[in-house]
Amino acid sequence: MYRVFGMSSSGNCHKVRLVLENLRLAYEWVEIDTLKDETRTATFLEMNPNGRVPTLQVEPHVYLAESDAILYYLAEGSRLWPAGRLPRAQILQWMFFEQYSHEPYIAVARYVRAFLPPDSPRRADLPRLHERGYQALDVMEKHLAGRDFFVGEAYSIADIALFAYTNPAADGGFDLTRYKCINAWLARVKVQPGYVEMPAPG
Ligand SMILES: N[C@@H](CCC(=O)N[C@@H](CS)C(=O)NCC(=O)O)C(=O)O
Repeated sequence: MYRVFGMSSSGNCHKVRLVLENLRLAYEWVEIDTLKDETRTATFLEMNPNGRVPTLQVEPHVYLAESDAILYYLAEGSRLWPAGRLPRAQILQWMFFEQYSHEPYIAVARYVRAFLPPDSPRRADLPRLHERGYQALDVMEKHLAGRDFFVGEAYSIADIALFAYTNPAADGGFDLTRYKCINAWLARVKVQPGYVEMPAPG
């Protein structure tokens, strides 16, 4: 059975849960509180020297880090990772986009607003995070016009990777009301098999 070391209110960790639930894979969830530095203990660093969740135990003493790599590992051989060289490369394209152009702004704005104290000096970063986060949302909105899902008209790990922090973007101060196509896509993701809500921070 898989064992996930994760924080339930983290979008990166919630991605892993969405794949496991969608594919009905058996797993045990070990809750890790990153705010209490539980990712920085000697025991945790043995599993993931980068000190981050999610970390997946795939078999005794074998661990996998980085949410999108975990998504690929779990989805291999399933409908969430369809056949074909180009569709697979397109899925990876959106997952790299998520990690470089989306998550660093939309997830980090949520972290600053919803997890740090109201007087945190990191609030000064919010205008820049919002500017870059809205750029990512604009790219998604344009791509989704006339499409149901990100790649090949089927739900895939590209959708799961992008859903995780787009759905709770309001926690980071983003207003999604003008994004008609994104809102329709969020609703489509929420009716996929095994969909579960991510708990609110705190
Ligand atoms: N690129 C990584 C990012 C993982 C990450 O930043 N995880 C955060 C929680 S969302 C974490 O573990 N923070 C704890 C820390 O930095 O000590 C992924 O996609 O898994």
